[in-house]
Amino acid sequence: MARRCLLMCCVGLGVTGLIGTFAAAQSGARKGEIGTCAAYSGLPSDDSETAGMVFIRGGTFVMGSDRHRPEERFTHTVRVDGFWIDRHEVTNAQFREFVAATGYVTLAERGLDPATHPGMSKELLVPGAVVFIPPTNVGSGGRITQWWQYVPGANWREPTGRGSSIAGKDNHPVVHIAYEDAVAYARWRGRDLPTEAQWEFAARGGRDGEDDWSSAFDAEGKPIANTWQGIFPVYNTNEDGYAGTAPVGCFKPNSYGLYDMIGNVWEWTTDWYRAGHPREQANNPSGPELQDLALTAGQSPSRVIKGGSFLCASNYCARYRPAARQPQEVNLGAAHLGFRTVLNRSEGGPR
Ligand SMILES: [Ca+2]
Ligand SMILES: [Ca+2]
Repeated sequence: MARRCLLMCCVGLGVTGLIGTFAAAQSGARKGEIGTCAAYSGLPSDDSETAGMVFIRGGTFVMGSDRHRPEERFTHTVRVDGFWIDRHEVTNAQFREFVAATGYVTLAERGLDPATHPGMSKELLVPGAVVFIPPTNVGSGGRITQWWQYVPGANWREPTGRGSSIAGKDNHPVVHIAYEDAVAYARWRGRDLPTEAQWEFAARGGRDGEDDWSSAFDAEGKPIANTWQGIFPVYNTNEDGYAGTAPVGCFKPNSYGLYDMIGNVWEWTTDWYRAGHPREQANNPSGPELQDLALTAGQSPSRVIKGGSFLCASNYCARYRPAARQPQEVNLGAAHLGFRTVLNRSEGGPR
């Protein structure tokens, strides 16, 4: 399978890409629209205020998980009002539209301000981003830990460093986006980023109680999302067809019609990260206040990211579940992190 994928990936259309294209043909999606995988342009086909979005009816669900990792506890009942959410992760083509219209420069291109980051080493103040580089050396005790490297010059347009490019990747999710970059894009569209509760509710697709890997693998264990199959970080069988990001919409959507909520790239939410959830039921929760986080001196606060990525494997990460969560420093984008937007309004108009 690995050899077959290697060949197919070289021509830019993996096994799942073929499946996605076939599925799109079956579902009636036209060439160039979301759901056609490699044929998708990366841009929704209309210009309306809710272009590329799905309305999620409000409802009540059990948020979190008591079965997996401590930071997902406690399960608690949450009510969310209806909202619109992007059907897919924001693509390079969409982000390019934003930059062309506004001249916006991302944090990875600007670099951190030494005045506001006095403790930061000089190397990390140079504009750049964190890139996954498969390790070639095994460290002491057989441990392999160094697979992230800060690469000067890496940013959304040059995702693996100077001279790299996103040519031919208009329909891939944009990466190396710091939290403030994602917010700037959302505001430009007149939208917001999702709260963790909105994101998790949408990711469950109405399957309240889903607390397993069924959004990442089917009943036979075949991948149905872009994750990492094999042994992370040294051996990726590419059974799903993609070693890195995939074009959005190559995998079957969830029952709300949302693509890649699980896998492909992690996604920003607006909640500040604190391990664990309160036990109390909540209406439209938005996470803890910043002053309630237990930060040490010089530590950057983190927001919650959700869904896992193409780097999540069963031996590492494995957070390809709706309840799974991870902290991400707000001023650091990465090669496996993107976002999608929400519009907080009722189905028919403002509320
Ligand atoms: Ca993959
Ligand atoms: Ca995702």
